[in-house]
Amino acid sequence: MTNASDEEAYTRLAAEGAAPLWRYYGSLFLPEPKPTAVPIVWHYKALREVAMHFAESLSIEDAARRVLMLVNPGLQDPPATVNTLFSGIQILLPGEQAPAHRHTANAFRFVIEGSGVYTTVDGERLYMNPGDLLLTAGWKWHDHFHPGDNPMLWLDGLDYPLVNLLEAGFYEQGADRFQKSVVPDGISTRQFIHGRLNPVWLNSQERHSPLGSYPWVETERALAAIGDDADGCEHDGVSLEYTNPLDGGSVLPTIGCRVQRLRPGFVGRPRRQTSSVICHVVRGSGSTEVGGKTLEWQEKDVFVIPGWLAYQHRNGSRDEDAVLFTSSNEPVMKALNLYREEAV
Ligand code: 1HN
Repeated sequence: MTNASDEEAYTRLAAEGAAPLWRYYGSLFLPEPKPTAVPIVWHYKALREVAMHFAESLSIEDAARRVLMLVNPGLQDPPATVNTLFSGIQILLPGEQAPAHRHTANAFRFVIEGSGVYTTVDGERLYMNPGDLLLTAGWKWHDHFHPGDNPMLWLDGLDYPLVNLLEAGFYEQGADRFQKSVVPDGISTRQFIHGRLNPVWLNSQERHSPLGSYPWVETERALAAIGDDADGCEHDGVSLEYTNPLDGGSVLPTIGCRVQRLRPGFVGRPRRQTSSVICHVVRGSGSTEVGGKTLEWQEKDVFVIPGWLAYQHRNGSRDEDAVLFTSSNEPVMKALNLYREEAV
């Protein structure tokens, strides 16, 4: 190759299945992260109508899970809501059963409306009511049954975009369509209900919370106990993290969940962080500026804050609280020493 031109050398390099680093610096090493996901809101009112349509036209036998995927325009293949996380809205009608399966992806559900459904997670029945957070850590069997009498809708959250990127996805359908109840209903939640009195006979070394559910009554009680007596976080309001009571860590190894109360008239101080966040509006209305775009949100809507975009929350009401339920990949960023944040 001594007398060859550079052009010939580049062609030869490509033919050998290699590449010149000096031509890639600009795209491989950015001065700072540039998210592929875009800031966007999904409006619940419209999605609920579509969910109701498919609840009538598509049987649960055909769908298995009737989920409307919240696909970020920047992340269509594979479909994701933010870089490592997926969220969707699931509907189950009275009398329906979503059959048992398990996957290595971790999942949670946050109940939007209705009651009566129980999800069975590794043989434990967990009843679902509005505002409850339910966990299905990776590889646990889960099926959902609706013995009640009104449609039920909830927000699903999964880390499959990350699990698939890591090529660690396994999936299995249950040999039996539905699991038998093998422990008392809701026992995992009840035995940890106080939050600081842990059962000493349970010392799971698992990397996820031992609780199957975090009932809304407890969440509401925690917010009410604080009331207006503490300032809260200047960026995120009165922001409480759902924790693993055994180690104080996140509820799932790859997903952290919080509830955030933005007081009437709250205007957050802008900031950015490398983690990406999916926000669901439990109640109230307002707006969040994300990367220079203003996202207007109403009760039950979902919006996203992709990593490293500056965001600023505003409660649009002078009289009413706005309450958000948020899920993020902060535990992944922290575990890998990639978490950074700054006020902007
Ligand atoms: C899943 O298994 C459920 O079990 C919900 O309810 C949403 C989205 C993608 C892949 C699997 C469920 C899902 C999902």
